[in-house]
Amino acid sequence: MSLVLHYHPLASYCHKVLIALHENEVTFTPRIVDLGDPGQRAGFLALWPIGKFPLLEDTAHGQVIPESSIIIEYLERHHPGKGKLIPDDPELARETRLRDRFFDLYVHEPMQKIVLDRLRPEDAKDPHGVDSARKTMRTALDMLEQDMASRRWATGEAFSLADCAAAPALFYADKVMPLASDYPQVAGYLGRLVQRPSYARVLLEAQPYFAMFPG
Ligand SMILES: N[C@@H](CCC(=O)N[C@@H](CS)C(=O)NCC(=O)O)C(=O)O
Repeated sequence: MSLVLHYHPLASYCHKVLIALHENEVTFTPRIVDLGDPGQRAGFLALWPIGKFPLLEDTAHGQVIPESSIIIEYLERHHPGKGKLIPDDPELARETRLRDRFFDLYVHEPMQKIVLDRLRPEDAKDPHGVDSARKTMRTALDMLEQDMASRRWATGEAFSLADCAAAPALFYADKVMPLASDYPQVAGYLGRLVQRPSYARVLLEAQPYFAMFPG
């Protein structure tokens, strides 16, 4: 098996890639990395000094691929499955990539900022940064609430890269800013995402680790 995924079952960006792998039934070797373990951390940093996962290794082709969106692009090209996570049509592909960026930059990153601040010691909190993250997330959710009134998935009827990005971003956003009352359409979309078999499987595998989630 030439594909090795370095990841952690609780890590939101890892969820994004796991969804893509499961959607297309791609066979891979899962390798859980405990970044708190000095040996495992050193081994991981040797592969990708930035030190963030997910990281895909394609041992048959000597490739190490970081960054969740780039990993999914790589999988689409070299290990395609039954579904198309990035449409062939260039305009639809651009829309899909834009929405992928939208979820990563304006929902996922602010969500991470809020969660990670909870792990900081009292004297190192960043209330201004958290406030700004909440504002960014609210703007994005306001936009999304309108879009999802008429859509099943992020770009319409087909499940795509953008939905892989949306699922963990919204799953954890809901933990720091509960969606149901202010964003019923987004909450409905999240409901569809967690029921999608690919994401349901990821969440089941993450279950034993949820106690580690701060707050
Ligand atoms: N832009 C990256 C973000 C990856 C990322 O933030 N990963 C987090 C886990 S969800 C991580 O590795 N955190 C560990 C750390 O920063 O030490 C991607 O899309 O893959």
